[in-house]
Amino acid sequence: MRRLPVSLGLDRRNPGVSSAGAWHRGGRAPRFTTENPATGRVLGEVLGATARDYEELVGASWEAFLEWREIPAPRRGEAVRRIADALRAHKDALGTLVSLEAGKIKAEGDGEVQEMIDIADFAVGLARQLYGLTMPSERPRHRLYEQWQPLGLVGIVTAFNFPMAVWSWNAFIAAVCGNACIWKPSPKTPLCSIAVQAICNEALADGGYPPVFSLLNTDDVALAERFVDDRRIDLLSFTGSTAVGRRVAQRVAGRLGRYLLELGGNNAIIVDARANLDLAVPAILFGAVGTAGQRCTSTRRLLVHHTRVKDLTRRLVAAYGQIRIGDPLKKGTLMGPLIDAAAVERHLATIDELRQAGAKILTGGGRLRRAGHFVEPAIVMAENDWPAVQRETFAPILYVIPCRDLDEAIARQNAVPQGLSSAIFTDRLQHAERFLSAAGSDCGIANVNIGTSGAEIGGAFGGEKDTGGGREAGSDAWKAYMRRQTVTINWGDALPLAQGIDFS
Ligand code: UN1
Repeated sequence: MRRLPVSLGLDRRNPGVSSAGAWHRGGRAPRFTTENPATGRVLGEVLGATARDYEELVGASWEAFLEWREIPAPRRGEAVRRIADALRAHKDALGTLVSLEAGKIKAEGDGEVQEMIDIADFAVGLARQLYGLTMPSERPRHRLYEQWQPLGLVGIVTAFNFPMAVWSWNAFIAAVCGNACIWKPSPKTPLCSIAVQAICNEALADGGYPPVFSLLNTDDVALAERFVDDRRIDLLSFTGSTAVGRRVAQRVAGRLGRYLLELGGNNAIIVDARANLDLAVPAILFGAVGTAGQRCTSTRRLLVHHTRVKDLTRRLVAAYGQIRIGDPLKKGTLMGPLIDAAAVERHLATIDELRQAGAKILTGGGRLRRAGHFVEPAIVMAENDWPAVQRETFAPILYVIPCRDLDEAIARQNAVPQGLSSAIFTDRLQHAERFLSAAGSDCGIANVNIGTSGAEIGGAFGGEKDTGGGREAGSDAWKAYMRRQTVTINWGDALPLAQGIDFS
């Protein structure tokens, strides 16, 4: 069996050995701990990568790539199909681990695993559809077409809030495209990455495939920068804040590497004069309170037609009053904790800032007096151009902004630096179409009578402006993981030049 270089091991509770490969367990490896955000208690200690581990890992990934790229794409798809089977078998346990380490409620933890399974299934089919175009050549007896080749090594940096799924959108697509992947997860969720990595590599090894997935757990900024700067990493896919993403993009661009960015969102739902509130209220609730407001697609702003503000806020405040906050693994809990103490401080500081700006807090905004990092979700009457409203605070704070008409709502929807997800609730066709027109939403995602979060994997996922412009997951997002090669074949016995040039 081939051995996979993985740069870490776990503490005594879990030896962290993947049957698919060797887990590096060097005595001098720097350690860091991971916590359960619902209790504040340490879940485990992780051995981070050393610089030497890193070198070994990149070298071994390249070796795996050399073998993998020779395997026909549909057979690479077969390898991902085995992974999908393994993930199905472990869905419950993985969903629970997401709850334990990231604090998501169990239903959302399971949903995250389902998202991995869905993208794996998608990748299996895609493995037979890496189509290139054929063009008519202007020259006689010439054939002109394009084909797609793998890039080589794909680096994947993920955030704590989707500690498994975001890796899989990148890794499974990149894998069927013929690449090897190196994953640097958030130092807040290393156990999720270890579990996923172990399962995926075992499935690969069982099928006799090379170990194309490797894992770089580290909380060392210098090592992470080395990864970003490494010319051997052909594509760097980064999910995280706009501030960090901007620096990553500049560094990768500096070495003329490729990058793919999924950065912050500041997503709004427009509640039109003719919105069906029976649809809008549960969608807003899921978008604003789901994952405790820690999705890049979370609903942060409501742009509400002035005639609907009273009714909508009354219904929302009543609904917020019924949200059960607490242990994410307990049945019936709708909102778990924020990821850590710093996230709680940011939530509270933003609420303070809003109060000082004269905001009316309709409900929530405090912290819960219990162990773990719990806050109350807030609804705040606000103005779109306030600095707090313009930035993404990764917390359950929902801004209600009354608007005169649809044009004003669309203008405000677009008047933020970010451009990820957007939505309108309306029963009026003309308004929905206006929102979807070139003069409408400027976001990568635009929904009608659906909230801003919870996208399916079949579409390309990503956003514009400060969200970074990247697209991942479905549609033709696979093209980011391949290089396009234009091929011209002369099968005649003359050498005609293009553009009719005579060079004799
Ligand atoms: C993220 O928050 O980084 O659309 C991704 C959604 C999920 C993905 C969110 N499918 O909310």
